[in-house]
Amino acid sequence: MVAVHLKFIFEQFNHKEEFKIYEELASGHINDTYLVTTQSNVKFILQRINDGVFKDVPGLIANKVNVSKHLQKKLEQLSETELKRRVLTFIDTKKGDSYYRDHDGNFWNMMVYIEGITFETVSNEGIAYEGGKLFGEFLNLTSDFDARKLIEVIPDFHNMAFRFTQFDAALKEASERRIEQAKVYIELVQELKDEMHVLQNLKDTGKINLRVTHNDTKISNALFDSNKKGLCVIDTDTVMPGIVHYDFGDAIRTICNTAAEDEKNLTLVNFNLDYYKAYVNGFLEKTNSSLSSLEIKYLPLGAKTMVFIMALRFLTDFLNNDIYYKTEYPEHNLDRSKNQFKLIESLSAQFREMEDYNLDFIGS
Ligand code: GN1
Ligand code: MG
Repeated sequence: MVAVHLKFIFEQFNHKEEFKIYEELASGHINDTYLVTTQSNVKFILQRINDGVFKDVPGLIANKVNVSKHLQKKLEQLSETELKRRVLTFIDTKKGDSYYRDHDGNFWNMMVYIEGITFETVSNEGIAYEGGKLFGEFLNLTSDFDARKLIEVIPDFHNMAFRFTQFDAALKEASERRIEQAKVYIELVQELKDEMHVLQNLKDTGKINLRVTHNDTKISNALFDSNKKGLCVIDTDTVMPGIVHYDFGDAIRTICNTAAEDEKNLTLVNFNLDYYKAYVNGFLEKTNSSLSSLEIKYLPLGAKTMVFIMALRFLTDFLNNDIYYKTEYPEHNLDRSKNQFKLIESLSAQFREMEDYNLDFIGS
């Protein structure tokens, strides 16, 4: 990205600041995100939304702007400054639109930057507990949001049958070399297939309620303050109707992994049961009263299913020659997938304890 271009984009939005410098924040796999600092040291986030992945960008932006407005209303008792730390605030363009489309057709949106800390991995139970409270509270605060106002930004995003269809299609087209490299994992996918459809079936048969879910609750999407207290849920690009297990599971996937999701040394990748328990404590402290026994009972399977769906999606993208996720080297997606399969193995060895722990919350 050329600074001149970014400065120009920045100037299309409605603020009274002057551009000074920018840096790229590279942790996301899909969009391009930049931190802009102004002459008076005010900071903003400028984001180019990937319209290859997101087919209806204006719809996506409307989703997140509306969700933020809803959250702001729910928290209106807070001071203006505090509210800007607790909820993402989007800035309109000078023309009054919520996004700017540049001459190459790219979509840009802008937010107030929130000073805070994020974690790629967790190193103590306190963070897991705080993360649980934060994501639990997000579900609570959006529980009365009218889901009909939301578009499905990526249809079938967490639909297991759809992810298998994509995987099968990738397998048909993949190079022999990549199939050979991924052989063990392709077999594992088949072994886990039935179990990994259980939640989908419960959802499809209406046994588990649809609610507004975030759908990308990895721990790096939780912002903490300097005292390591949960502050704000960020990256609301994929807010859509879903089941509680998606958000619970994706958080566990990252919080309980003792290593980053692309760590190559698999001996470092293990499932931390203590962090699981801490997360459950925080999450259920906020959501317990609104969840059914069935929903609580299936949370551990939600965790396993979300790790699996990421293992499957990374593997599919590897077989597709890396067309979806940003990668840094040719085996990056395969390494991510191996990592997630190792996590499933470690999680499965402790699955009974996860279930027992959750049972204590049913009916409490
Ligand atoms: C992608 O781009 P990012 O990091 O926000 C992906 C999520 C995955 C995540 C894995 C739209 O999110 O589903 O869980 O990578 N988002 C999309 O790190 O596919
Ligand atoms: Mg995301």
